[in-house]
Amino acid sequence: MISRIDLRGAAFPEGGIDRDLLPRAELDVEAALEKVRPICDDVRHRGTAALIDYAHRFDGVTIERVRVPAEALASALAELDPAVRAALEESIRRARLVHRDQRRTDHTTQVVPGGTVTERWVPVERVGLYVPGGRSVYPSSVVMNVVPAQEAGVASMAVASPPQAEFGGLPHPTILAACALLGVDEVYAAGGAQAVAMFAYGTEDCRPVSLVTGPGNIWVAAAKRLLKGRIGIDAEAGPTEIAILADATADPVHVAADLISQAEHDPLAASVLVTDSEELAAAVEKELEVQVGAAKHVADRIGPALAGRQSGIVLVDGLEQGLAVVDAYAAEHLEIQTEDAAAVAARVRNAGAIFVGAYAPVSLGDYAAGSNHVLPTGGCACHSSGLSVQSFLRGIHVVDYTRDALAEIAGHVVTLAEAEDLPAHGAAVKARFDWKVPPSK
Ligand code: HSO
Ligand code: ZN
Repeated sequence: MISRIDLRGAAFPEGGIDRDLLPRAELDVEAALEKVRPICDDVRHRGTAALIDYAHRFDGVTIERVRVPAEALASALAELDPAVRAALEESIRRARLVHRDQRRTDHTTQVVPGGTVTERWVPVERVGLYVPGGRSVYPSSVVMNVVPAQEAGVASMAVASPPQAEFGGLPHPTILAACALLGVDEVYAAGGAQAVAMFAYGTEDCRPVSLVTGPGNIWVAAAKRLLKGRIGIDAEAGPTEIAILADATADPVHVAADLISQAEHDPLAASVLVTDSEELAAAVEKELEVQVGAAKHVADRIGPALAGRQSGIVLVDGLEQGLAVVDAYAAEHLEIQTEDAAAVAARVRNAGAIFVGAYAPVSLGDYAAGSNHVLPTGGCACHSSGLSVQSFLRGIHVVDYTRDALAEIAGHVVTLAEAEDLPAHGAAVKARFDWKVPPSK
């Protein structure tokens, strides 16, 4: 069911191991770009009418309006299962605790007497949050997008999620209920590339936004890539990934359950176990058979995800090699199930989020650890972070110099301007000192 990759005895070069040796799903976002371009152009020119046409074509539903009426949000919340409401409320409470602590404070550096640079953190004014609604419906993703935006102080936010035929062309009611619970009243029944275009260009109903965040399918990823620049985006989200670094002390029942948990998302989801224990590998293989036999979503997701070439059990010689493998892989989620897990976790350089020890499964982080579950996939964890308050802030440098402070550095500025053959830059300084600039020390 799951393949093995045996790296025991392989050379592990200084600079890290070759990523191509490791399993990974390939998502050809480039190829999707040409398909989404005309859709985005159409939304740009025809606005809501185009969104209504695409709802018909891609979501198989006839809708008359894209903006979700306030009454629909209120009734979704009123009808929400009380147990789901309680769980979402606790998830929101924990996420708020963590994200509130992420807020940065403005900082002023006195460079010289009379010369300061302040970094002022300012929230993006308006953001668009995308919540998928195809194969699965994730109210938890509403929480993970909205909470950091709110904690950052974003003044205006809109949520888009695909219209569902089953619910009269509205997004799924639990998505609407989660929005209502969080106080978000601007929600659109729009999915895929067309939703991203709506946010980027604006329509009769929806004012354009400056930043679009949230996971989505390949069409959403392609539209984000296409429209990046006009809008800011978070890291592109591909199929979900779990890597587990485990030794002989790990419980194969936990390891198998966690591998299956993320395989449940998508046939392209990646579940990777990295271990130096042949015994653990064999026990996990056995346990996978047992647990998959009892699981839901096997034929369409778990089965193909575990059997796909993006998943596998990677055998290594020891912990050092295991760390090299997980760093090269740069998983969206990385669990450490080894002896002294916290110390091992502290050595990891690349991961979207790290889950330490036997009692921090990825599912906890998906719903209610307080951490964010919108995380970089596809190896992007080596250069990007997951969603946080920081994703919704910009640092503005405020430069404040007195005449004396400028005089002190003017000579160096003029010298550098001349070295770059940009004399007008130097002149802008000289003009302030009757065109005579004292040499800087
Ligand atoms: N594991 C997914 C998030 C999620 N899981 C939502 C359940 N619901 C990507 O981090
Ligand atoms: Zn998940």
